[in-house]
Amino acid sequence: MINLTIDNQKVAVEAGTTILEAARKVGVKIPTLCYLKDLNVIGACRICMVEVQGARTFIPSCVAPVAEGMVVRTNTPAVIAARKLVLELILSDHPMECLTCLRNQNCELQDLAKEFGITEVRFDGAKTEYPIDDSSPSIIRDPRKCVLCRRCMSVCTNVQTVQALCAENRGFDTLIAPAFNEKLANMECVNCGQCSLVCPTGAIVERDDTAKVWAALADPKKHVVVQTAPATRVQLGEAVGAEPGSIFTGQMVAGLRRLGFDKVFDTDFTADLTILEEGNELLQRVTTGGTLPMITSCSPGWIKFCEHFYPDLLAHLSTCKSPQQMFGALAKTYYAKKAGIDPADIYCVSIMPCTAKKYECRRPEMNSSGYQDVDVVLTSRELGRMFIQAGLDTTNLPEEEYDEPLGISTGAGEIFGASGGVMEAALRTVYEVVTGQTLENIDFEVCRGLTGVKEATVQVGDLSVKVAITNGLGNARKVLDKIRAGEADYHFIEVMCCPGGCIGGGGSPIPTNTEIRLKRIDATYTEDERMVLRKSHENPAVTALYEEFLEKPLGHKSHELLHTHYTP
Ligand code: HC1
Repeated sequence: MINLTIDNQKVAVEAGTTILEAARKVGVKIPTLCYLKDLNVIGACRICMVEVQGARTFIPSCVAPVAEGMVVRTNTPAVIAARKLVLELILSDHPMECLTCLRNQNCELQDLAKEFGITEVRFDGAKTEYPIDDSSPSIIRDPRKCVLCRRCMSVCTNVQTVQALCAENRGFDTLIAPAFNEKLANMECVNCGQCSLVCPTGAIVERDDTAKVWAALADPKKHVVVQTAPATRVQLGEAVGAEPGSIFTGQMVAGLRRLGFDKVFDTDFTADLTILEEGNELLQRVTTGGTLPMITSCSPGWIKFCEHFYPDLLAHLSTCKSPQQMFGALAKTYYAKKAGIDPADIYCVSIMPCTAKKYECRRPEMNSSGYQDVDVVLTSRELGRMFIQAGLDTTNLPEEEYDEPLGISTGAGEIFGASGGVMEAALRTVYEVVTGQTLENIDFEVCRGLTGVKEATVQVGDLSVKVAITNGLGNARKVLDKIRAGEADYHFIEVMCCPGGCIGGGGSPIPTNTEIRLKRIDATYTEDERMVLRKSHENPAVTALYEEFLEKPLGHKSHELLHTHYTP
């Protein structure tokens, strides 16, 4: 152990601990801006500097390791004055549009300015003039608000291995952008939005589509239906001020009705449907010598990643559309017919934890109803803002139920939101369909958790089904490279684009970190346990859908509406 003193407190920590982490252990808060634990530890912004006895300059505590006998002061007048100076210099090149910024009151720079009592900026110098990039359907980049912390680059390069962002130029002209300042829409950016999740300011934000939804709700000719993704119910509380891990299913449904949606439906319903289609597709591939391993296809950032980086593996993707898109196609066909509504009048809104879903709904093949199947996608953050704009006291709303029939679901649909959930849901169904026996223990613990690559072998009748589960594209890459090398003998692989699965999607409430992801995962499985039905094939509304409309899994209508294919 290393012994040191921080603000007159004796501290003993492991060798290799940084001064910042050592200080946190004894409750001393050192402010940070560029730092993000385990992701971005580069000492760039200098907000975290401290005095170390004997050192000639201030030391950036986030990168400096502790040393035996070190004497650290974190809050001397000189340190505080230096931090204020750094902040003023950052603010001197900031547009100061806080009141009109999407990140107003959820901005780390704004918090620091308040904490340090900055009431004026003494330096009236040059301003960064790079233009806003609004080319992406998912993400808006405003380099004027960038503090050059490089968190977005770190997550894009090191976690997602996409490398859509890099640092251009030097000094004051530094720009964090796609290479050659190309538009994001022209890049291999997969729209995952993880950059927007880690950006400390409003330099990278989700495209705000709330105005389109307000307009649709105000249009008396439109029948506005909404679907809510599995993960949204364990996120929405945070977006309106509740603690992470809060379950807001019933309040979210009630809030959506108060906003004026004509029907409040659930993506969990089509998650259940996906299991029937995808489970049967897997069995068909196994029994007829189809392409294996089969890989899940519900995460649109992952699909785009595969198209850019592994086009040779596209045949491995399940042909199932995502539950979001299956829902849109059914809303404008099955539901329209059942409710006697002209599909041209149906406006289909999705609430998703995901920025890539905004891109997915615009893909040209996603119009099998004859219209754009899903008209607009809002992230959990955007719905939180709508609830707040509407003056709803969401926390105290009475819990309400989803509408029928597209709002009926099972616990299996619910767990789609956590990494491993799609696999667990599939196993619950495939086991019973293949063996004809009741699965005694439906909790496949081996599928759960944040581990980047999980593997398991599950006995299903005579077949030992070998599965893999990945979350975060860097982890997907490891498994894909194994397939390419001919070293993967899996039958089925679940890939989720974002770390932790959709509960950590790029449209999630900010902050999202490991601790918060774990709380959302816990809440997800609590919801699953609370459900009366927990296996997709037991969903009575899905059974009725087949009887009344689709006929059978992988049937003609299913192929028309629920499946697609990807070409290099
Ligand atoms: Fe997801 Fe999915 S689980 S992709 O993470 O398959 O976004 O929540 O809605 O479509 O169901 C996201 C979540 C979501 C789809 C489902």
